[in-house]
Amino acid sequence: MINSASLINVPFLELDTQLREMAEGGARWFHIDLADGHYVPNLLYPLSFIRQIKDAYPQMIMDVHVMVEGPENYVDRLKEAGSDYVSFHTDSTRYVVRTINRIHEAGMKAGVILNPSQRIDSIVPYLQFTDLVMLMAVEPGFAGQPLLPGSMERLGEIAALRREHGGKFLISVDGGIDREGARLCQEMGVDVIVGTKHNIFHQPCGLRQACEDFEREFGER
Ligand code: S6P
Ligand code: MG
Repeated sequence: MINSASLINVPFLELDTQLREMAEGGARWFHIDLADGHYVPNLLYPLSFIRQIKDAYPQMIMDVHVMVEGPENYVDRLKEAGSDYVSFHTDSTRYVVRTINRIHEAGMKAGVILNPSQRIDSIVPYLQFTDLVMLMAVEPGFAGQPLLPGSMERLGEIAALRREHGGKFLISVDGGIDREGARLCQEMGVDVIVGTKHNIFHQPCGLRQACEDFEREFGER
């Protein structure tokens, strides 16, 4: 599995050190949350944040989680900013397939995201188009939340849908997954775990070591 380290956990004044620790520890993706104050009641990151990180770490995949109304309106600027994967919430636009297509036309990978209150089978119409399905295991918008009960079962449902539909998309999970949860995710076929305080940040061993441990236990190169 891939550790997509969530930068929401990194204090701005420690960005330089902590990004390096994560990259040296083997993380391959950076998970960057964007919020517009409308889709979720929070404000997160200018696009220049992505650009600066991509310039400093061109080998890292920028896994951009877009929590905005009308994500289709931001595709070109997300591309200019250096995004690799752009994932958006299926209920944040009336035009899910058009948004996926725009992301592809701009030369990026597209992901669709399911909130805890959405039915898993609501993504069936998009499975043939999407590169990634991300399950929110917490409500979107804020760091610091515990895993919502039922999330593992929901991941299992997504994995079953992928088998049934012969889909090639990656399965990702954002929020609340600890080491034990990551083991279950691996058994279910999950591909990407967002790196949070439950698995890589705030661990007694430190950030670099926690990333190395993740790679040793779950990573594959
Ligand atoms: C939530 C956001 C998530 C969190 C991530 C880190 O809106 O999409 O990506 O940033 O789950 O959370 P934690 O558990 O480390 O506070
Ligand atoms: Mg996120």
